[in-house]
Amino acid sequence: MLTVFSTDHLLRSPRTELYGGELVRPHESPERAQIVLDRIHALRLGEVIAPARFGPAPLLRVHDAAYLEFLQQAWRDWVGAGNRGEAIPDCWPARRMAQRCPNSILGKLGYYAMAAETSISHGTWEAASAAADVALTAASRIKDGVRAAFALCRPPGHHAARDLYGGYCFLNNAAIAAQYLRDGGAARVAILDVDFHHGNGTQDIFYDRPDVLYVSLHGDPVHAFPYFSGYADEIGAGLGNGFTLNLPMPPRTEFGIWQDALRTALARIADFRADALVVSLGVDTFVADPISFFRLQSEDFSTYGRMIRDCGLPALFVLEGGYAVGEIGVNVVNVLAGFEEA
Ligand code: SP5
Ligand code: ZN
Repeated sequence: MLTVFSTDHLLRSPRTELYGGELVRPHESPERAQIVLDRIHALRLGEVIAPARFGPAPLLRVHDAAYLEFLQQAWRDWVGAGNRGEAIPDCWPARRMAQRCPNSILGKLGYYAMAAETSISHGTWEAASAAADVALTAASRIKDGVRAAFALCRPPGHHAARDLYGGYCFLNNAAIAAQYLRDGGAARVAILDVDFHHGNGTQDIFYDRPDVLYVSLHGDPVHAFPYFSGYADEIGAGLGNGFTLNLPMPPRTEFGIWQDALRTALARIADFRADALVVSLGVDTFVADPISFFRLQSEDFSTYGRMIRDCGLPALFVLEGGYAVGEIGVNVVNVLAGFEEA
């Protein structure tokens, strides 16, 4: 399988994550991508190429223009305002407050953040835009007719909405790729999100559309981040009614139950008759993941890679989460190699 990878992910290297009331070393770290890349080389999965640059147009198909300007400027504005730590909001437009974007950088952070764990740091925009180019480059190969490609994206994307960042995400790599495939002639694109967390951003971007199906398996938001999205009764709106499918599962869910949910997801995708599949591939479903509560074993990732293969669609795999860093390479490449098995 072809992999697209950019060393520019190294530009996203924050010092802090707000976690348990402390500022800790971030779970979403540069070594994650390096370990996945090492495993790709070790198993000779296939060629690894650098991304092309696509510019702002495909980002603007999914994200708000003022939001992109904010992301591009945020670190400079934060430092310019005299702050010494990394950029974290401390005030939000909560219920019954004005949904207006203020001028102050701290106000803007609250306006555009869906969560506070994600610090904005030096180089964040540059890394996030390179990750979007990684996803777009991989999508362009799918458009040209290859059966599968892997976008080794960092930072991840599925929590980022049209005008929201958080959950370690800034630009929604999978959504940008799905929209690019639509614009390139695919009539219907399915997104299968197997990250442990609900992809609130991806769901929101396509919520009222029947041309992009969003299906997610995730930790029940009653117990798990992002808490305010991913309930089973969220099914889409307007023309998009019935084109969102959420399959939340409780703490300690093992592979048997998870696999049943994947069968349900794949049946819905088959019924949708998609031209292409985008897989938001997070491996934070792993039993030893430090921030999640499912119990998949490394060999289960191979099994479900084969199940995804059996749907017969061209597939673009986009890296999302996975924080058991020692096993992230094995788990990610097990999915990809499972997909490629004859
Ligand atoms: C892309 C992705 O996987 N983003 C995940 C963002 C999770 N952010 C909040 C994590 C809070 C976890 N709290 C877990 C408590 C464990 N004892
Ligand atoms: Zn996740």
